Amino acid sequence: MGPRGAPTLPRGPGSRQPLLPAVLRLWRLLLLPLLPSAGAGRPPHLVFVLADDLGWNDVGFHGSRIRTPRLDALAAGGVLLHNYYTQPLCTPSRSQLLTGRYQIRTGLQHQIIWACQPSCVPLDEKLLPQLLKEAGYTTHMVGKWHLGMYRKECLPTRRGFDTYFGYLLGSEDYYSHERCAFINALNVTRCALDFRDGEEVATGYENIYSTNIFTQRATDLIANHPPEKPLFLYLALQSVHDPLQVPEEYLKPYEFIQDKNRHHYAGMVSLMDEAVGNVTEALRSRGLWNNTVFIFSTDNGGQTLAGGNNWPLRGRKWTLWEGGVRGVGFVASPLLKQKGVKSRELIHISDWLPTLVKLAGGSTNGTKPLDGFDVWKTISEGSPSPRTELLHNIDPGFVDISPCPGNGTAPAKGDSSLPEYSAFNMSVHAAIRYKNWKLLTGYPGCGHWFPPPSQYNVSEIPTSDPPNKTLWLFDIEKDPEERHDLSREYPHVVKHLLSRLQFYHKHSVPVYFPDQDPRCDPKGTGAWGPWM
Ligand SMILES: *[C@@H]1O[C@H](CO)[C@@H](O)[C@H](O)[C@H]1NC(C)=O
Ligand SMILES: *[C@@H]1O[C@H](CO)[C@@H](O)[C@H](O)[C@H]1NC(C)=O
Ligand SMILES: *[C@@H]1O[C@H](CO)[C@@H](O)[C@H](O)[C@H]1NC(C)=O
Ligand SMILES: *[C@@H]1O[C@H](CO)[C@@H](O)[C@H](O)[C@H]1NC(C)=O
Ligand SMILES: *[C@@H]1O[C@H](CO)[C@@H](O)[C@H](O)[C@H]1NC(C)=O
Ligand SMILES: *[C@@H]1O[C@H](CO)[C@@H](O)[C@H](O)[C@H]1NC(C)=O
Ligand SMILES: *[C@@H]1O[C@H](CO)[C@@H](O)[C@H](O)[C@H]1NC(C)=O
Ligand SMILES: CC(=O)N[C@H]1CO[C@H](CO)[C@@H](O)[C@@H]1O
Repeated sequence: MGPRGAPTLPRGPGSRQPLLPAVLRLWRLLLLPLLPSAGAGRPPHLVFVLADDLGWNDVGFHGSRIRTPRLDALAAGGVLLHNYYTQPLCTPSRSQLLTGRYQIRTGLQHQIIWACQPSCVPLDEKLLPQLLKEAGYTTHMVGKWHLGMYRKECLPTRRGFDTYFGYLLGSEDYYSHERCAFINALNVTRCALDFRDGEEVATGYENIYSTNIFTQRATDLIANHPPEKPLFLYLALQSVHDPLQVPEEYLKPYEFIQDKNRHHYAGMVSLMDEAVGNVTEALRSRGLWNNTVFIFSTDNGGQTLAGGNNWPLRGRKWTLWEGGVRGVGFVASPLLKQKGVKSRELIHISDWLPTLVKLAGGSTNGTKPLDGFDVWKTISEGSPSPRTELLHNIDPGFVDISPCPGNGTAPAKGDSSLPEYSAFNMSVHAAIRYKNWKLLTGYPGCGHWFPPPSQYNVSEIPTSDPPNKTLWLFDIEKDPEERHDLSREYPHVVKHLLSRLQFYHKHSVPVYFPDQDPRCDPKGTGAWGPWM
């Protein structure tokens, strides 16, 4: 049960080695401190904080007018991930974080897992917490799960977490912790509690803001953690998803923001910044920080309809434009070899599983073939990323469910004036990245640029793309705002990327998006939870 045995190099006061050759002593002196876990000698504590719907332009360190002093300081002392990608939505991002695999492998290509869908991350997927547990870690999860819960086998406590405390779904009220959902088979909207401690319904937390509750639980877990045992803490905050709720006092510093949504959102970001400060402070006071790798990430881009902003990036949450997928993220740790740097290497949310398992001294044996890469040397030492390609997604049934001014929900029609490049159906919603190149097909989602409210007098800068356009190629390094389509200038790149999309498409499992099951109805129990 204890930490895995460290390599038994002779050391300690009792072990004098008069015969140790000088050269070997020199080797130990010079090289040992360079080894990954040297100094600490134990697997590092791993703390992963996932923010919900935090946009590119919503943190101080990206130049936002929203102030995030604690996040800024952590990022400044660590490695800022400048070319870091998530998925454009909640369930998909979380599934890739915990499986290390693309959605095309798990059937989760389409939307999210809605409250009444009998679906969860396939039970034959081995998740990150299971792998870390096998490596000797204590594994805790606090916050939003959203990876399915229709039966008990899907719950976090059955999938590798020793303890769990939080929301099984998303979009709860921050104070009542209720989630309302329309059950179409019953033609009713049901509001019920969505809060669990372990597998039991958690009551008695009404009228306390969720982020304060989650932060308190996280800091309690840290305060009670035996330092000699490696810790994995996954803190998936509700902040800063809508509804736009925050205590009054957090609104005061932002009176200058006239847009009501943005004003509330800014306060919510500040509260989240404070929460992260409390967690890192708890790690320091418990003496864990020296041997902790701390990761902060968003789950997807900001939702401009609910206060978030990704300016100057194009699009927003739910889209395959950079505003949907380019993520806020950084790593802070005394164990980093380079600190205070901005990494421009390509990193994806599916990379955390192999990276963290390797840091833990564990093994990915038992997982299905991974799409993620171990990127620790890229982050810690600045070496080139092993990742050169990134499949953003392929979803043949995509629909944009949020209003997009001017244009939006119409399924894309193929432009017949384009040459036939490959077998890949260019009407399908898909995107792929190869080095600096990004190719999008079909309707990628709302393609406007959304300037930060109150700083501009327009709410969006509309795209001039014709509604029937279904192919784009961008040089993301030179054109991160996706303004200059190069698909006609670089047909050989287009051809290559379409053939890669076709390759992935051929190796996809079918989309799994089952109908609602009316047995989900929480009327009897008063709480959302497993019904099968
Ligand atoms: C659903 O309920 C509403 C009122 O609650 C009613 O107007 C409507 O006809 C119902 N729809 C169906 C399909 O039963
Ligand atoms: C952070 O800790 C302080 C001091 O314990 C507490 O007052 C505050 O509510 C905490 N903030 C959050 C967001 O949990
Ligand atoms: C953490 O590391 C610093 C600098 O290496 C050292 O001064 C301090 O004593 C360490 N703290 C603990 C609790 O190990
Ligand atoms: C992987 O797991 C299999 C079966 O569980 C085992 O036989 C094998 O030795 C393991 N390999 C490694 C490298 O741990
Ligand atoms: C191409 O994809 C679109 C959108 O998914 C679909 O409607 C259409 O039937 C597909 N065409 C072919 C030839 O498969
Ligand atoms: C798409 O639109 C362009 C210009 O608006 C037009 O020339 C072209 O014929 C259209 N293609 C299809 C398939 O409708
Ligand atoms: C928005 O501001 C710009 C620059 O200040 C100005 O030129 C433009 O006329 C304004 N537009 C509207 C609709 O007020
Ligand atoms: C779904 C949608 O809003 N489609 C619109 C896209 O833009 C064209 C031209 O402005 C409209 O005619 C469509 O209705």
